[in-house]
Amino acid sequence: MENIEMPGAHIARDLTFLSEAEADSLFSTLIDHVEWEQRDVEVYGRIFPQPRLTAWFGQGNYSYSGLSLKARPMPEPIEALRQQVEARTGGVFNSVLLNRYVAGKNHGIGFHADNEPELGRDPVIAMVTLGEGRGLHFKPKAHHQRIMPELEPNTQIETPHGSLLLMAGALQRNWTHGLPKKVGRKDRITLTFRKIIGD
Ligand SMILES: O=C(O)CCC(=O)C(=O)O
Repeated sequence: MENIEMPGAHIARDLTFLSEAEADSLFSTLIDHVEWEQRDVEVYGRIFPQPRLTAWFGQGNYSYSGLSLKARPMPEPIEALRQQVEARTGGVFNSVLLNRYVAGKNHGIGFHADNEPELGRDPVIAMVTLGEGRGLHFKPKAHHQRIMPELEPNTQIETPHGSLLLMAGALQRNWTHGLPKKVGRKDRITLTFRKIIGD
């Protein structure tokens, strides 16, 4: 894993985590076999469809943005990937949130921190990208920017097909991240492995 300099966070990346052939094959399997859903979320009292599709697998229940996701076992190819991710990162992951940004749709994810109580303090999240590579954007939270005024207000980290990005340390306390909405040319799938505590 290559460390990426990010003050007040720990970020590392492996650009060639999966071979081209492995990444292509997993991409098609997930497109064809996962039950993708477009869920509604409540933002400031109004209901919106999320601008992406999602799926959730894992041992624990998970809640975010007013959604409650029930535990479901990981299908075999995702379980195999989970083990590969654990071996590469030394982390422990029992759940995964899949995001799919569909080609031709204005899909993305707003700036947020993955700081739900189920993830504990300073969660370790490992994200595998398949399909369209996009820059994941990071913005320092106001308190962090105040302490370190020299920080870039918006940093991008490229996440190409087959790459693995590890997000850890105090990242979720000091930074937000998001994927600005864009009409993609190809589908993009990200598998974000997490560890749900308790339950
Ligand atoms: O899909 C991406 O590139 C970002 C995903 C993300 O931010 C998340 O699942 O928290």
